[in-house]
Amino acid sequence: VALLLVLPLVTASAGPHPTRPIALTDVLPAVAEAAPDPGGDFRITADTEISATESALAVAGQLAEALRPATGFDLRLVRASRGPVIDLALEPGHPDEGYRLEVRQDRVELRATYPAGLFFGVQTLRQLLPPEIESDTVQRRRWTVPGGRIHDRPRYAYRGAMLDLARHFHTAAEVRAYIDQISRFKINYLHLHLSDDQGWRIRIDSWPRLTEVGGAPGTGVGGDGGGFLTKDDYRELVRYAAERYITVIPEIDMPGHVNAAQVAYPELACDGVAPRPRTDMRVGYSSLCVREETTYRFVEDVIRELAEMTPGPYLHVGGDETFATPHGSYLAFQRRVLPLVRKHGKIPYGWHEIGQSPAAGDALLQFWGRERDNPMVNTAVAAGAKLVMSPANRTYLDMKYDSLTPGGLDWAGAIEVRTAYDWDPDGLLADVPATAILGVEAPLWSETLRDYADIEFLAFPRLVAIAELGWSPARSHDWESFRARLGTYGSRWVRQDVGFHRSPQIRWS
Ligand code: TNX
Repeated sequence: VALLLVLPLVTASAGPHPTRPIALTDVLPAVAEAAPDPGGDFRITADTEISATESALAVAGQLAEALRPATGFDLRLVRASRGPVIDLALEPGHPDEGYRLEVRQDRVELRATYPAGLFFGVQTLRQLLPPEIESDTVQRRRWTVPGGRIHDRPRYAYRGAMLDLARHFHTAAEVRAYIDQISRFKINYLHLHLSDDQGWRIRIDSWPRLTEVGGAPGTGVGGDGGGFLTKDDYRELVRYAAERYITVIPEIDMPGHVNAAQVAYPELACDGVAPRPRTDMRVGYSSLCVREETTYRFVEDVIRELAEMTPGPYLHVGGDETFATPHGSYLAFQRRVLPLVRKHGKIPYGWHEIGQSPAAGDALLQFWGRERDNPMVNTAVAAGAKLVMSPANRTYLDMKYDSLTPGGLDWAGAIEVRTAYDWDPDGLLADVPATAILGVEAPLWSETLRDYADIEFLAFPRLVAIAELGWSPARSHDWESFRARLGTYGSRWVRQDVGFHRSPQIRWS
């Protein structure tokens, strides 16, 4: 009798913490609908199989791979199974990117109309397993998935993250690590800021000095680092992201933020004189020469080469903080450049200032302001433009959490987790209808980001707040719920060695 009593106690205390069972709703970002079934828990064992139809095979393989390190199980991929199974298949009738996940005692069923939905469903399933699943070494414990049914779908079609490779270059391997992390939270666009006053970070064959000079060592802020992506690096990133259902958007910032290009090619400046290289953090002092034809040859070559290696629909042409470009010149520039983007098969995308141009048409505008009313945005939206919401005082991941945060900037104010979470993308701009909002994006500018640890510290957990605003239904928006789910997610990051900010607003477990 004594032995029988002792055994369950031993099992219950296995692992570093006494574990509370995971609920079907313990997911980041919050799922749209969940109906728990306490009798339907499913247990993954070495005998579990993963079955998938041809079109679901790739995601099924990703699931098997995700489960392998911590469970030690080499789960078999099969076409059909009679035993305990996690079954993945496509079927019509689900919203784009949406999925249904049903967990019963004898099987788990994941269904979506497109593979992207299956992939997002897999991200949910991973979070329904105990946090030890994140370990890269075998953990001895029970792998139980809580029973019930989830119907999930995104609120917005666009859920983005931006990484600035210009102020401090980050290697392709670091970008891949970031892709791994953001894909957990159903982010589906990665915007790469590839050029700025300090450096030029993407190879352009027809203008080779851009990276030879602008990507040289010492071109980071403060004379740090430097470097650039080769075309192969870039193509490989596009592929790596696509495997995680993330679309890469390249940005070349113009007509401002071009000092590095002019150091490499002085003919891009109106006086034809190369400016001195700049590695300080000031903005708004450089401009392409709007009246020179050379400028448009340059711009079209860059757009063409970028478009050629970018399968996604958008090409971002910057357009922000052009204090060195007179207003009339700015409009003249955009009248030439925005059509060039369309000519090369892409939808023009820019910071919201491009909304001043009648040529913006149905372009995508990234709103980074803090105001509730912006006349240039209103006009552009009335003419058919769509908006991605990146208000600096909510979504800028490079802002400090509080005055004590090491690194980060503070011009848009300190942003603690609740500030990043507690706003509504549809309701921010007074005169913009909800139908014009395509989604949200969390930009991470890199003036103060010297290494990958700096990226993790500023991005997490705030990126998750923006991911939830982008994915979860407005009616589920609830700080207490978000805060509780984030608190339990912390132990997953610990196991993944992600150096996140232990915000005092969250009870981390
Ligand atoms: C503003 S907002 C910028 C960037 C800086 C950032 C720093 C916007 C479109 N441009 O040039 O890196 O602030 O937070």
